[in-house]
Amino acid sequence: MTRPVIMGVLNVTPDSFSDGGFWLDPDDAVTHAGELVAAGADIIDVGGESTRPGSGRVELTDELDRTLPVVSALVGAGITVSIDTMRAEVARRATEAGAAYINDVSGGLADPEMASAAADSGCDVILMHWRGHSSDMYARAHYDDVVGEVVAELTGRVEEFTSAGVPPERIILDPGLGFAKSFEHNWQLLRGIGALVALDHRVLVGSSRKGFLGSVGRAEGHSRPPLERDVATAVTSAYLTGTGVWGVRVHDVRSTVDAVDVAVALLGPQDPPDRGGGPQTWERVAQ
Ligand code: PMM
Repeated sequence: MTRPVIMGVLNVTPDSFSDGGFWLDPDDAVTHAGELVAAGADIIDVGGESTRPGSGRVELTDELDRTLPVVSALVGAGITVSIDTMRAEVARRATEAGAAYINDVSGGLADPEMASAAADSGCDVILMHWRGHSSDMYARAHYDDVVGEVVAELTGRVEEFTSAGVPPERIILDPGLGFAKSFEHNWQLLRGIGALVALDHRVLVGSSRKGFLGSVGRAEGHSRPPLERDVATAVTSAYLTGTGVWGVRVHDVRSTVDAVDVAVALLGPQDPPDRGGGPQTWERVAQ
Protein backbone atom coordinates (compact mmCIF):
# COMPACT_ATOMS: atom_id res chain seq x y z
CA MET A 1 0.00 0.00 0.00
CA THR A 2 1.43 3.38 -0.92
CA ARG A 3 0.81 6.56 0.99
CA PRO A 4 -0.53 9.60 -0.82
CA VAL A 5 1.67 12.67 -0.82
CA ILE A 6 0.31 15.30 1.57
CA MET A 7 0.20 18.87 0.31
CA GLY A 8 -0.29 21.43 3.08
CA VAL A 9 -2.24 24.59 2.22
CA LEU A 10 -0.67 27.97 2.96
CA ASN A 11 -2.87 30.83 1.82
CA VAL A 12 -1.22 34.24 2.07
CA THR A 13 -4.49 36.02 1.38
CA PRO A 14 -6.85 38.16 3.46
CA ASP A 15 -9.95 36.37 2.20
CA SER A 16 -9.56 32.61 1.55
CA PHE A 17 -12.64 30.73 2.70
CA SER A 18 -11.20 28.93 5.71
CA ASP A 19 -7.84 30.52 6.60
CA GLY A 20 -8.05 33.98 5.00
CA GLY A 21 -5.97 36.51 6.95
CA PHE A 22 -4.33 33.90 9.21
CA TRP A 23 -0.95 33.86 7.45
CA LEU A 24 -0.83 37.20 5.63
CA ASP A 25 2.27 38.29 7.52
CA PRO A 26 5.26 36.54 5.83
CA ASP A 27 6.83 35.58 9.17
CA ASP A 28 3.57 33.99 10.32
CA ALA A 29 3.28 32.20 6.98
CA VAL A 30 6.79 30.74 7.22
CA THR A 31 6.19 29.66 10.83
CA HIS A 32 2.94 27.97 9.86
CA ALA A 33 4.60 26.20 6.92
CA GLY A 34 7.17 24.81 9.38
CA GLU A 35 4.31 23.51 11.54
CA LEU A 36 2.70 21.84 8.54
CA VAL A 37 5.97 20.17 7.57
CA ALA A 38 6.57 19.05 11.16
CA ALA A 39 3.07 17.53 11.11
CA GLY A 40 3.94 15.54 7.98
CA ALA A 41 3.32 17.71 4.92
CA ASP A 42 5.47 16.72 1.94
CA ILE A 43 4.76 19.87 -0.09
CA ILE A 44 3.59 23.36 0.89
CA ASP A 45 1.17 24.98 -1.55
CA VAL A 46 1.52 28.78 -1.39
CA GLY A 47 -1.41 30.78 -2.76
CA GLY A 48 -1.84 34.55 -3.02
CA GLU A 49 -5.28 34.77 -4.63
CA SER A 50 -8.50 33.59 -3.03
CA THR A 51 -10.79 31.47 -5.18
CA ARG A 52 -13.65 31.40 -2.67
CA PRO A 53 -17.05 31.40 -4.36
CA GLY A 54 -17.95 34.89 -5.58
CA SER A 55 -14.45 36.35 -5.18
CA GLY A 56 -12.92 38.73 -7.75
CA ARG A 57 -9.35 38.80 -9.06
CA VAL A 58 -6.38 40.12 -7.13
CA GLU A 59 -3.88 42.46 -8.83
CA LEU A 60 -0.75 40.78 -10.25
CA THR A 61 1.56 42.97 -8.13
CA ASP A 62 -0.34 42.07 -4.95
CA GLU A 63 -0.16 38.37 -5.77
CA LEU A 64 3.59 38.61 -6.40
CA ASP A 65 4.15 40.66 -3.23
CA ARG A 66 2.24 38.16 -1.13
CA THR A 67 3.74 34.96 -2.48
CA LEU A 68 7.34 35.50 -3.61
CA PRO A 69 8.91 36.34 -0.22
CA VAL A 70 7.22 33.31 1.31
CA VAL A 71 8.21 31.00 -1.57
CA SER A 72 11.84 32.17 -1.31
CA ALA A 73 11.93 31.74 2.46
CA LEU A 74 10.45 28.23 2.30
CA VAL A 75 12.76 27.14 -0.52
CA GLY A 76 15.67 28.54 1.50
CA ALA A 77 14.55 26.39 4.43
CA GLY A 78 14.65 23.29 2.22
CA ILE A 79 10.86 22.90 1.95
CA THR A 80 9.29 21.60 -1.27
CA VAL A 81 7.02 24.37 -2.54
CA SER A 82 4.08 24.52 -4.90
CA ILE A 83 2.78 27.84 -6.21
CA ASP A 84 -1.02 28.03 -6.39
CA THR A 85 -1.63 30.54 -9.17
CA MET A 86 -3.59 31.10 -12.37
CA ARG A 87 -1.01 33.60 -13.67
CA ALA A 88 1.95 32.61 -15.84
CA GLU A 89 4.01 35.53 -14.52
CA VAL A 90 3.56 34.39 -10.92
CA ALA A 91 4.35 30.80 -11.93
CA ARG A 92 7.52 31.93 -13.73
CA ARG A 93 8.76 34.05 -10.85
CA ALA A 94 7.93 31.45 -8.21
CA THR A 95 9.62 28.61 -10.08
CA GLU A 96 12.67 30.83 -10.67
CA ALA A 97 12.68 31.27 -6.88
CA GLY A 98 12.71 27.49 -6.48
CA ALA A 99 9.07 26.33 -6.39
CA ALA A 100 8.92 22.74 -7.65
CA TYR A 101 5.23 22.60 -8.62
CA ILE A 102 2.85 24.94 -10.42
CA ASN A 103 -0.70 24.45 -9.14
CA ASP A 104 -3.08 26.10 -11.61
CA VAL A 105 -6.71 25.78 -10.49
CA SER A 106 -7.78 26.92 -13.95
CA GLY A 107 -5.82 24.17 -15.69
CA GLY A 108 -4.28 26.81 -17.94
CA LEU A 109 -7.58 28.36 -19.01
CA ALA A 110 -7.16 31.65 -17.14
CA ASP A 111 -3.85 32.62 -18.73
CA PRO A 112 -2.89 31.61 -22.29
CA GLU A 113 0.81 31.88 -21.32
CA MET A 114 0.60 29.27 -18.57
CA ALA A 115 1.34 26.21 -20.72
CA SER A 116 4.56 27.71 -22.08
CA ALA A 117 5.55 28.98 -18.63
CA ALA A 118 5.07 25.44 -17.30
CA ALA A 119 7.11 23.98 -20.18
CA ASP A 120 9.94 26.50 -19.67
CA SER A 121 10.05 25.85 -15.92
CA GLY A 122 10.64 22.12 -16.25
CA CYS A 123 8.50 21.75 -13.11
CA ASP A 124 5.55 19.50 -12.37
CA VAL A 125 2.22 21.16 -13.10
CA ILE A 126 -1.14 20.48 -11.47
CA LEU A 127 -4.04 21.01 -13.84
CA MET A 128 -7.32 21.34 -11.99
CA HIS A 129 -10.75 21.05 -13.58
CA TRP A 130 -12.23 24.55 -13.85
CA ARG A 131 -14.94 26.20 -15.90
CA GLY A 132 -14.55 29.87 -15.07
CA HIS A 133 -13.64 32.40 -12.42
CA SER A 134 -15.09 32.17 -8.94
CA SER A 135 -17.26 35.28 -9.41
CA ASP A 136 -19.87 33.21 -11.27
CA MET A 137 -18.60 29.62 -11.32
CA TYR A 138 -21.80 28.06 -10.00
CA ALA A 139 -23.65 29.20 -13.13
CA ARG A 140 -21.43 26.66 -14.92
CA ALA A 141 -22.21 23.73 -12.60
CA HIS A 142 -24.29 21.83 -15.15
CA TYR A 143 -23.34 18.28 -16.11
CA ASP A 144 -25.12 15.26 -17.56
CA ASP A 145 -22.27 13.04 -16.38
CA VAL A 146 -19.93 14.96 -14.09
CA VAL A 147 -17.20 12.30 -13.96
CA GLY A 148 -17.16 11.80 -17.74
CA GLU A 149 -17.19 15.53 -18.47
CA VAL A 150 -14.42 16.30 -15.97
CA VAL A 151 -12.31 13.52 -17.50
CA ALA A 152 -12.95 14.81 -21.03
CA GLU A 153 -12.24 18.45 -20.16
CA LEU A 154 -9.05 17.57 -18.28
CA THR A 155 -7.93 15.47 -21.23
CA GLY A 156 -8.23 18.60 -23.37
CA ARG A 157 -6.09 20.52 -20.88
CA VAL A 158 -3.44 17.78 -21.00
CA GLU A 159 -3.34 18.08 -24.80
CA GLU A 160 -2.68 21.81 -24.60
CA PHE A 161 0.14 21.39 -22.09
CA THR A 162 1.82 18.48 -23.85
CA SER A 163 1.60 20.39 -27.17
CA ALA A 164 3.36 23.29 -25.44
CA GLY A 165 6.19 20.95 -24.45
CA VAL A 166 5.29 19.76 -20.95
CA PRO A 167 6.21 16.04 -20.68
CA PRO A 168 3.08 14.00 -19.80
CA GLU A 169 4.74 12.57 -16.69
CA ARG A 170 5.04 16.09 -15.30
CA ILE A 171 1.28 16.63 -15.42
CA ILE A 172 -0.86 16.00 -12.33
CA LEU A 173 -4.66 16.12 -12.62
CA ASP A 174 -7.19 17.36 -10.06
CA PRO A 175 -11.00 17.07 -10.27
CA GLY A 176 -11.48 20.56 -8.80
CA LEU A 177 -13.94 19.77 -6.01
CA GLY A 178 -16.09 22.81 -5.30
CA PHE A 179 -15.16 24.63 -8.52
CA ALA A 180 -18.30 24.86 -10.69
CA LYS A 181 -19.61 21.79 -8.86
CA SER A 182 -22.65 21.27 -6.68
CA PHE A 183 -22.27 19.32 -3.44
CA GLU A 184 -23.68 16.25 -5.22
CA HIS A 185 -21.14 16.68 -8.07
CA ASN A 186 -18.33 16.58 -5.49
CA TRP A 187 -19.60 13.32 -4.00
CA GLN A 188 -19.91 11.79 -7.47
CA LEU A 189 -16.36 12.82 -8.32
CA LEU A 190 -14.99 11.30 -5.12
CA ARG A 191 -16.86 8.05 -5.80
CA GLY A 192 -15.70 8.09 -9.42
CA ILE A 193 -12.09 9.13 -8.78
CA GLY A 194 -10.91 5.86 -10.37
CA ALA A 195 -11.82 7.28 -13.79
CA LEU A 196 -9.28 10.07 -13.25
CA VAL A 197 -6.66 7.72 -11.83
CA ALA A 198 -7.08 5.59 -14.97
CA LEU A 199 -5.91 8.50 -17.16
CA ASP A 200 -2.28 7.57 -16.50
CA HIS A 201 -1.35 10.79 -14.74
CA ARG A 202 -0.84 11.39 -11.06
CA VAL A 203 -4.04 12.63 -9.38
CA LEU A 204 -4.33 15.20 -6.59
CA VAL A 205 -7.59 15.81 -4.71
CA GLY A 206 -8.50 18.91 -2.70
CA SER A 207 -11.55 18.26 -0.55
CA SER A 208 -10.23 20.14 2.47
CA ARG A 209 -12.88 22.03 4.46
CA LYS A 210 -15.10 22.42 1.43
CA GLY A 211 -18.80 23.12 1.86
CA PHE A 212 -20.08 19.68 0.90
CA LEU A 213 -18.21 18.17 3.87
CA GLY A 214 -19.99 20.54 6.25
CA SER A 215 -23.49 19.83 4.95
CA VAL A 216 -23.94 16.11 5.27
CA GLY A 217 -25.59 13.82 7.81
CA ARG A 218 -26.44 15.71 11.00
CA ALA A 219 -25.11 18.92 9.46
CA GLU A 220 -27.43 18.64 6.45
CA GLY A 221 -29.44 21.80 5.91
CA HIS A 222 -27.10 23.98 7.96
CA SER A 223 -23.46 24.39 7.05
CA ARG A 224 -20.88 23.51 9.69
CA PRO A 225 -18.19 26.27 9.64
CA PRO A 226 -15.02 25.56 7.60
CA LEU A 227 -12.78 25.18 10.66
CA GLU A 228 -15.07 22.40 11.91
CA ARG A 229 -14.62 20.30 8.76
CA ASP A 230 -11.18 18.79 9.44
CA VAL A 231 -12.45 15.42 10.70
CA ALA A 232 -14.63 15.11 7.61
CA THR A 233 -11.64 16.07 5.47
CA ALA A 234 -9.50 13.40 7.12
CA VAL A 235 -12.17 10.80 6.33
CA THR A 236 -11.89 11.67 2.63
CA SER A 237 -8.08 11.40 2.91
CA ALA A 238 -8.46 7.90 4.33
CA TYR A 239 -10.93 6.95 1.61
CA LEU A 240 -8.69 8.30 -1.14
CA THR A 241 -5.70 6.37 0.20
CA GLY A 242 -7.18 3.21 -1.24
CA THR A 243 -7.92 4.61 -4.67
CA GLY A 244 -4.50 5.10 -6.24
CA VAL A 245 -4.48 8.91 -6.02
CA TRP A 246 -1.03 10.44 -5.80
CA GLY A 247 -1.82 13.18 -3.30
CA VAL A 248 -4.27 15.06 -1.11
CA ARG A 249 -4.28 18.82 -0.50
CA VAL A 250 -5.30 19.74 3.05
CA HIS A 251 -5.25 22.57 5.56
CA ASP A 252 -5.00 20.41 8.70
CA VAL A 253 -2.09 18.10 8.00
CA ARG A 254 -2.06 16.34 11.36
CA SER A 255 -5.51 14.80 11.03
CA THR A 256 -4.86 13.68 7.45
CA VAL A 257 -1.56 12.04 8.46
CA ASP A 258 -3.44 10.04 11.13
CA ALA A 259 -6.18 9.13 8.69
CA VAL A 260 -3.74 8.02 6.00
CA ASP A 261 -1.71 6.01 8.55
CA VAL A 262 -4.83 4.14 9.63
CA ALA A 263 -5.97 3.57 6.04
CA VAL A 264 -2.56 2.20 5.05
CA ALA A 265 -2.56 -0.15 8.05
CA LEU A 266 -6.09 -1.33 7.31
CA LEU A 267 -5.62 -1.79 3.60
CA GLY A 268 -2.28 -3.51 3.93
CA PRO A 269 -0.09 -4.45 0.99
CA GLN A 270 -2.19 -4.35 -2.15
CA ASP A 271 -1.81 -5.25 -5.74
CA PRO A 272 -1.59 -2.22 -7.95
CA PRO A 273 -5.04 -1.23 -9.20
CA ASP A 274 -5.73 -2.36 -12.75
CA ARG A 275 -5.19 0.92 -14.52
CA GLY A 276 -4.29 -0.54 -17.87
CA GLY A 277 -0.72 0.65 -17.65
CA GLY A 278 0.94 -2.20 -15.78
CA PRO A 279 3.38 -2.05 -12.88
CA GLN A 280 5.51 0.74 -14.30
CA THR A 281 2.54 3.08 -14.24
CA TRP A 282 1.76 2.16 -10.67
CA GLU A 283 5.35 2.80 -9.61
CA ARG A 284 5.13 6.29 -11.04
CA VAL A 285 1.88 6.99 -9.20
CA ALA A 286 3.50 5.82 -6.01
CA GLN A 287 6.51 8.14 -6.23
N1 PMM B 1 -8.85 24.28 -3.89
C1 PMM B 1 -8.63 25.54 -3.49
C2 PMM B 1 -7.45 26.22 -3.88
N2 PMM B 1 -6.51 25.59 -4.64
N3 PMM B 1 -5.77 23.67 -5.76
C3 PMM B 1 -5.98 22.41 -6.16
N4 PMM B 1 -5.05 21.78 -6.91
N5 PMM B 1 -7.11 21.72 -5.82
C4 PMM B 1 -8.10 22.29 -5.07
O1 PMM B 1 -9.12 21.62 -4.82
C5 PMM B 1 -7.92 23.64 -4.64
C6 PMM B 1 -6.72 24.31 -5.01
C7 PMM B 1 -9.67 26.22 -2.65
O2 PMM B 1 -9.21 27.15 -1.74
P1 PMM B 1 -8.32 26.83 -0.41
O3 PMM B 1 -6.93 27.23 -0.77
O4 PMM B 1 -8.88 27.69 0.66
O5 PMM B 1 -8.46 25.38 -0.13
